[in-house]
Amino acid sequence: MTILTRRAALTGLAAGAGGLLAGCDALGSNETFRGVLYTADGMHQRLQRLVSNRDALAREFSPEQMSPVFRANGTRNPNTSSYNALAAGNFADWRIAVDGLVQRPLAISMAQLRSMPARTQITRHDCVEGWSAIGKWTGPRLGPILQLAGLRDDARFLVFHCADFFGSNRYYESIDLTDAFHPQTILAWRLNDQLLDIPHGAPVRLRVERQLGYKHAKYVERIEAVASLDGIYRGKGGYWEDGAGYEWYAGI
Ligand SMILES: Nc1nc2c(c(=O)[nH]1)N[C@H]1C(S)=C(S)[C@@H](COP(=O)(O)O)O[C@H]1N2
Ligand SMILES: [Mo]
Repeated sequence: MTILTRRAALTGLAAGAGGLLAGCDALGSNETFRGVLYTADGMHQRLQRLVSNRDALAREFSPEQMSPVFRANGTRNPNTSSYNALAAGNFADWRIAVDGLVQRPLAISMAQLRSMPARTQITRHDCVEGWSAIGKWTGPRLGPILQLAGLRDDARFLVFHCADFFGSNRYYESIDLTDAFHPQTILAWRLNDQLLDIPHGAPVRLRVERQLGYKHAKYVERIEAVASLDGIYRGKGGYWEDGAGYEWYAGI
């Protein structure tokens, strides 16, 4: 991964973080950690990362702990004419575009997505509106898909464009490379051993397990790699961030 090598050469950052980094040799030898360390946007994020270890896994649960009902929230059906047409065809013609600052733009069909090596994880979803649910999610990790597309050196964020309008604006969300390459960040197409249904984001939604519920974009039709969130809608990185002042970084 040339992107990581080039950034790893930016040793000025390592010198700046001094003793903290020296104590992190084991983490520094991990490619993913090193890659995100040198691309993080500003000292604040780098320090937060060193202190809180954003590579740590979210807790996973056993099947007996799964919620009997996983509530649906926000959009329960995008209900646009194009979405309805795709749903009528069982999403056979759905494509997930991976574009923006990538070397090889992709248009992934659901058949392709479902044939990729997948991860299954039973995790707890926490919504800021005050409810939680434990569910079992299956789908390929986002990291290898981004490697397939080949992120360009200037890519720092991934923007998830959704098929639904919530109110009058389209729903969207964004994450940084740390979360994009986190082992539990997946494009889920299965929930509780069933094909993902429409209320929960069919045919594919993001699971980004170290963050709160609103970051988990449903109905994902495009993943755009960008250098900055400026100029994307109102520039705050997400539907709720733009409209209601929610934090862009909703780490848990
Ligand atoms: N596209 C889209 N994604 C979305 C939302 C939405 O309205 N539209 N709501 C968010 C919120 S606030 C939560 S809590 C979860 C709800 O996921 P669920 O419907 O599977 O419970 O999806 C998130 N992702
Ligand atoms: Mo939520």
